[in-house]
Amino acid sequence: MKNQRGVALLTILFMVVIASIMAMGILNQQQRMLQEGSILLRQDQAWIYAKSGEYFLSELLINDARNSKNNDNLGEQWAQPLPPFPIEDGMVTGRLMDQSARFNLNNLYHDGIPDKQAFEFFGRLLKRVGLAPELAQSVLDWQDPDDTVAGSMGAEDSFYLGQQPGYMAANRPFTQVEELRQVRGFDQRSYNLIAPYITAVPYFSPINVNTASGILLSALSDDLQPNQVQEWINQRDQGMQYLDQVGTLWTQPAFKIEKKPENIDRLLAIQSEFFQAQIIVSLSGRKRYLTSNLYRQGENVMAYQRHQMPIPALASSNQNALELLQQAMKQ
Ligand SMILES: [Ca+2]
Ligand SMILES: [Ca+2]
Repeated sequence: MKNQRGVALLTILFMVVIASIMAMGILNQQQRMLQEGSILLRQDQAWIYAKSGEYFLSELLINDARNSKNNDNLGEQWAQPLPPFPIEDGMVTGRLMDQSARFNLNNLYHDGIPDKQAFEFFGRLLKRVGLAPELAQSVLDWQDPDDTVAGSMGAEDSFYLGQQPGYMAANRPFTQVEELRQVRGFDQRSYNLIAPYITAVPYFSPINVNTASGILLSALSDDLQPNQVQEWINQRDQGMQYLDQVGTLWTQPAFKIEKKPENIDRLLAIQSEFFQAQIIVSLSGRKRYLTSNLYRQGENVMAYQRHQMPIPALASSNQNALELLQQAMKQ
């Protein structure tokens, strides 16, 4: 009898212990789910804030298209960085970088043919930053669809397959400038030298003379003096004196040369079509990044590429280009 009662009591005790262990398990699981849920919720929230930032910056561009479509310059509202916008437990900040202030690598080959003027311009730009102008050949080969090398510094599949490990030429337009590091003749050092002046956008994209840097514009001709061009850029940005037509550039003292390269004006513009929105969301002590590549056509703005990698400290287009060059050389 006593034994039986003892067994029954033990059984009950055992059941209680099992029940409470199970209950604890369920509770833990619930807590974990709640926790995971709040992380997801926070991520969702950060993403919504980031997209709101992109939307806001796109609105600035649409607004600019409505009010000042014939000219884009650094004095306009879209070019000013957003002051940090407070949100619950954090803030959103962002800016628009003008991609038309840079040389588009994909200008070298577009509409089914290589672009001679763009090719020569890029060669001069490479020279301005201290690199071999012949590197333009391997950059052209990387994106042209054929397998014919463009010169002694050109490179197609046979060159890349001989690397360790081997790979192949893209033979299509650059999707991002970082791709350049895979191209023959470019290592981290040479990439760093040219990176502040280049972009990779999907269409032929002329350089906006109202936002471009001194180094970039001094690549229009070997006869230009980079210091004088930079002086003109400084005056342009300080005095907010912007050009209403491309042709006016050649009447500026810094650009008066005996012979300007043939058909060079088609590489230039006074407006911008490509922008990059860079947005940082700080929420509950965590940072979330969004980079959106925007294409503006008329009064429409389209985000054609987005990524969420940390945003590198990109050189602003109106920073003294010579200073930037010196910094890059030191690296
Ligand atoms: Ca404008
Ligand atoms: Ca090719």
